[in-house]
Amino acid sequence: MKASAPRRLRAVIFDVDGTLAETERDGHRRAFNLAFRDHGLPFHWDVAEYGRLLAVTGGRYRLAWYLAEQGLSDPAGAARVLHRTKTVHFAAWLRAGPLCPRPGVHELLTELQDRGVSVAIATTGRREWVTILLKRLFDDIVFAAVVTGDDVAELKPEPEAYLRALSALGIGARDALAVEDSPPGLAAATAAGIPCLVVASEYHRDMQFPGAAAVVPGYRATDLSDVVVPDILAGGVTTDALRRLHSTALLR
Ligand code: XBP
Ligand code: MG
Repeated sequence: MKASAPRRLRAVIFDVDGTLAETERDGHRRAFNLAFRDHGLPFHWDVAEYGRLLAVTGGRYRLAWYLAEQGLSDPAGAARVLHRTKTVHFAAWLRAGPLCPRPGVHELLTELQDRGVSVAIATTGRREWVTILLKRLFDDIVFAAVVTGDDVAELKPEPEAYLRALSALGIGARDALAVEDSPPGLAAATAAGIPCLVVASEYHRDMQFPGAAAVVPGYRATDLSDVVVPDILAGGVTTDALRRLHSTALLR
């Protein structure tokens, strides 16, 4: 019986927050706090509190959950108003703030593109700011598909964003690899049937990532020198490493 030909890695689908850039602590969290201030609310999310709230994906839902916890009468309605203000502040931070890609990720995107592997986006974040971030940080990268929180009915950990990315790319789950930073993101990729590399971000560094194809703290070989990683990744997260990770993950 002819063994089926190994599936080629045709696309790598990247998450945004925490994966392409560390945006949560000094970007999103600050924007939420500015929105509370602008609307005269006595709330302030410190670094630890925001880490707790990150378990709720989607900024508007995170607000609604927190406002309900605070006992507000119409948490969903208040969250809609606050989230609009927050998004304006976050977009302004993206345009003028100290934003930079996670070390090594721009080089990886460029190499993937040069080596004929499509790159795409699947994020919970709103399209209004995702567009600004991608243009500011990765204007030289052609993303074959960009799926945002505006394009789905169900946010991560539901798989819809990844399923829509696969459909837009015209490929199957086993032709792709996902790159994520958080447990909800890993869960979404896994539920879509896509093998997932976790490049854990600062808020999620000490968390468990069951089912991940591999978990690393960063993209560069120097980020991996004092941690135990699969031999495949010892030289850093490169196109060759992702191709080998993809083919071994499919054997599971
Ligand atoms: C992380 C999220 C987002 C951001 C806030 O998204 O959960 O909700 O925390 O952005 P990603 P919004 O999938 O990119 O990691 O306020 O626009 O939701
Ligand atoms: Mg993320």
